[in-house]
Amino acid sequence: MEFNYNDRVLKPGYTSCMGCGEALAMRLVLQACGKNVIFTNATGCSEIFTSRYPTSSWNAPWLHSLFENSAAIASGVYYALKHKGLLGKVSVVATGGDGGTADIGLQCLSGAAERGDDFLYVCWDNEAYMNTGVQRSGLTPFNADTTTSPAGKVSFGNDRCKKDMPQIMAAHGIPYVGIGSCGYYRELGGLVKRAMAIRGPKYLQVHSVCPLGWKSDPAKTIDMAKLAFETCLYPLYEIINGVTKARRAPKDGWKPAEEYLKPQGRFRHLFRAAEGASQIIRIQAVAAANMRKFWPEVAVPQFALDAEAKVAEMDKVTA
Ligand SMILES: Cc1ncc(C[n+]2csc(CCOP(=O)(O)OP(=O)(O)O)c2C)c(N)n1
Ligand code: SF4
Ligand SMILES: [Mg+2]
Repeated sequence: MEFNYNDRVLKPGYTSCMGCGEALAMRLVLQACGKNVIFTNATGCSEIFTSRYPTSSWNAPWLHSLFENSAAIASGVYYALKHKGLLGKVSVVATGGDGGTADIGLQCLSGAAERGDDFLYVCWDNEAYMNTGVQRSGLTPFNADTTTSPAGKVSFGNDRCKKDMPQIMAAHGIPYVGIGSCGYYRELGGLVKRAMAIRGPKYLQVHSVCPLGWKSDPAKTIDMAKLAFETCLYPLYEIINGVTKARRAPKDGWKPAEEYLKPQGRFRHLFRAAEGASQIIRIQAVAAANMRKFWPEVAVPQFALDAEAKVAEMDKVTA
């Protein structure tokens, strides 16, 4: 039987890097959005690798916005559909990278959420500005080495914790917030379908491994994404009408943060310098807090409790 490529929202031929988690996530998320959807797409890898002039992989109405205004364009399309009486017949899905979403595009997105504009916003979270050469974003994790937060003699890399975008979006009181991962690609369709069934503003953030920026093995993209969840450094959950439901915890228990950090070049410096060990403990303590917050019924493992105790000791204010 021949597969009809015209059924795909994203046709083959896009030019992402080998092992790109963003491309995998995009293909599945866009497909799950269903028919009669108008997409808006902020500048970033997702736009660049799908629309190399003079070709395009998009097999659906697609508007390329600026870096900062994918949500504003989606709002405009939503109001145009409303004016033409097409709401309910045509849907709107806005997309953008973590930089375009959590940094420069946050105001447009926040405004749309506040107004109650009816569209799904999807953030491809590869944790830096990858398209322009791996600069730090508000969603870059603590201690990651990027070109604008370089690890070296005076720094362990990014000295800020990842901005909690899902909770920021939830604070707008919107009816749907979801966090997915390219590692659990079979679950992405379900997240999208649950979101699309709800009217109003929806936010979905998808953890998208970037082998280029993370300096990880392109053949291990799925493993890396799974480890992010299994170490609880990237909690996966949904908030539907204010009710938080976490993905089931790993059946063999949470894994130590090191298992996720070690295979990635962006954290390599933590394993080289002796002082790096104390930084890994801090990262482990972040994971411990996530475990307690989203899986209160699951016992926090001893290695995570130990890390929390050591951080408390390190940060003790001495008179
Ligand atoms: C106002 C403005 N500033 C900077 C840029 C350059 N620029 C284009 S894409 C990009 C980074 C995109 O990062 P992200 O949104 O995380 O997407 P990714 O490429 O990582 O998927 C930057 C800085 C721009 N296009 N417009
Ligand atoms: S730089 Fe990263 S996100 Fe961009 S196409 Fe390559 S692997 Fe994908
Ligand atoms: Mg990015």
